[in-house]
Amino acid sequence: MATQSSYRFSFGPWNISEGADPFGPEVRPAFPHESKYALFKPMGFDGVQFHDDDVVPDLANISHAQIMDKATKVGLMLRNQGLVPEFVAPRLWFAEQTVDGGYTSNSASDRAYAWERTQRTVDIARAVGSKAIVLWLAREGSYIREAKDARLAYQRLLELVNKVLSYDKGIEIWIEPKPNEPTDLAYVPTTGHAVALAYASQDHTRVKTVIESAHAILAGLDPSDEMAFALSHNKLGSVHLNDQNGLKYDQDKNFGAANLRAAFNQVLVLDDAGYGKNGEFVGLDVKTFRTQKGSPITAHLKASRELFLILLDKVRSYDRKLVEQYREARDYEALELYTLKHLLGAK
Ligand code: 3MF
Ligand code: MG
Repeated sequence: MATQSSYRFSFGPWNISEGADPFGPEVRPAFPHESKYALFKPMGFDGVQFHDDDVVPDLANISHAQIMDKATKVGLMLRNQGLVPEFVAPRLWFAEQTVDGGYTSNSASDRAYAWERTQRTVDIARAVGSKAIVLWLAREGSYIREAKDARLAYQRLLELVNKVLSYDKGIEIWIEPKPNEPTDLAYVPTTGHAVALAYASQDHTRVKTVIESAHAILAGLDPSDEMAFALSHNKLGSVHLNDQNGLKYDQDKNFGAANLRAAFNQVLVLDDAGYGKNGEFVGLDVKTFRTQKGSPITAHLKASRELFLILLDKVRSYDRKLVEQYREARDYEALELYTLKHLLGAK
């Protein structure tokens, strides 16, 4: 039996999907968005991650008053089901105005669109009852370095962060770094970049990060070290736990599925830091296999949550005295063997 903990878990509606990828058709029928909310609680999830148009579909074609009305209703529906909206993120990568990025586009009208949409996202977050927006800077980057003035792009990103902080004096901005995909060279590829942007802003206490395991791996970094870095600066707004098998397309595998030991180290860093005690969620960003039959598929969400809790048991039964002895003796061979045996349950 896994440890019962007070951790709260979240995922986003996009984690239950039709299974399409760029090289094939949808393999599962669409499962209505509104029916997804009922799946959260029975699986042990309390938090919902949102994009702006997950909360308010068709937001481009309705008035601001209608957007606010819909967001308020969704907030009420969530509260009635005992669910919490963790964050709302502007989906800045499907509009024709953001093909070459929004905040960092060379086009002034594209940048204006991105800013408008970000203000709406803050409004939606407020109306639905969330204190944070997430900026995953999907298309802010380039395919060839000569395409944009990178220094100017970073200045524009800082300007944007400051504009959001002024627009709403209470909202938090959580930046989700990712080094590539869909762009080749993404701006803000690592936690370090996000934290630097936070400190450069006019109110750094409201600018944090979301660290996704796979994004760190794609940057060639260890996810638990990225988390430790953010935690040491009190800047871990949330996590998107998942896994990634090397430097390939963004896989969003189940947490622990590619590298159990790295997953153990993420849980270790989080639990040791008391992550979650200030209401932070253990967020997942996982996808089931394209080949998986059925609809809706939720097995990957259940599996990743269960894996987290099993690893939490491993973290809490990890013999810290022994670890300390091995560290003092600088006997990392012994430390490694003990750690692997502990994970395998071997004597
Ligand atoms: C892409 C992601 C995104 C973000 C989401 C919320 C679609 O690799 O991880 O998922 O998590 O946009 O910010
Ligand atoms: Mg993510």
